[in-house]
Amino acid sequence: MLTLFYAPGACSMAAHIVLEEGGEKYAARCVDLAKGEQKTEAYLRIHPQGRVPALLLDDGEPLTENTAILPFLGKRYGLWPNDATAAARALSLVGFFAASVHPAHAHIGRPERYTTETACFPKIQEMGRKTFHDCLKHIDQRLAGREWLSDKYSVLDPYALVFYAWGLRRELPVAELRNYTALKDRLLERPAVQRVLAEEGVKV
Ligand SMILES: N[C@@H](CCC(=O)N[C@@H](CS)C(=O)NCC(=O)O)C(=O)O
Repeated sequence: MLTLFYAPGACSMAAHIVLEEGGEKYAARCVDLAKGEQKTEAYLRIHPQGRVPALLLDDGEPLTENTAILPFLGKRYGLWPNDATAAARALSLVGFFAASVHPAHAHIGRPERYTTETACFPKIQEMGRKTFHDCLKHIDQRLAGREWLSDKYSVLDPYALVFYAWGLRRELPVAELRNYTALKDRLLERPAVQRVLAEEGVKV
C-alpha cells in the first residue's frame, strides 16, 4: 500500500488528490510543519530535505519530489498522457511548476532561504509576489480554450490547484484569471477533490 506524507494546503495536496482519484486504498500521514516534524530524525530518513510530499512505495521505500511522485501516480491511475509528445509536455509543465512557480512563492513565505539580511526580506517578498503572480497569469494563458492542462484531466490539474489556492492565500487577484478560475471550478466538481480539500481544511 502507498503512504503519503503531506501537510494541509502544501504542495503535497496535488499527490493527495491524485491518490484519492486513484480509488486504491492508501495511507495519508499528516506532517506538522509548524511543529517542525519535517526536521525530526525519523522523518529525515524518509525525506532527507525535510519536505512534503514523500511517498512510501509498495516496497516501503520512499519517493520524494513532486516531479517524480506525480508522474508515478499519474501513470498508476491513468492520469498521465500516454502519447509520447503529450507526456513530454506534461513533464515540461511539472518541471515549470516545481522549479519556477513553487520557488517564486517561497520568496514570499520563506525569504530567510534567500538571504540572512532580514532588512532585505520585504524586497525579496515583493519580488516573489510579482514573479508568482506572473506565473499564475502564465498558467491562465495556457488554459485559454482548454478544459484541462493536458488533453484530458491529469495530475497537472490538481497541481495547478495548489498554486491557485496559494494565490488566494496571498490575496492576489486570482479571480481575475478567468481560465484558471474556470479550471478551479471544474476541479471543485470532482468528489475526490472535494474530499481532500475538506480533509486538509483548504478553501478555494
Ligand atoms: N521540490 C519539492 C518542494 C517540496 C516543498 O518545498 N514542500 C514544502 C511544502 S509546500 C515543505 O515541505 N516545506 C517545509 C519546510 O520548508 O520546512 C517538491 O516539489 O516536492
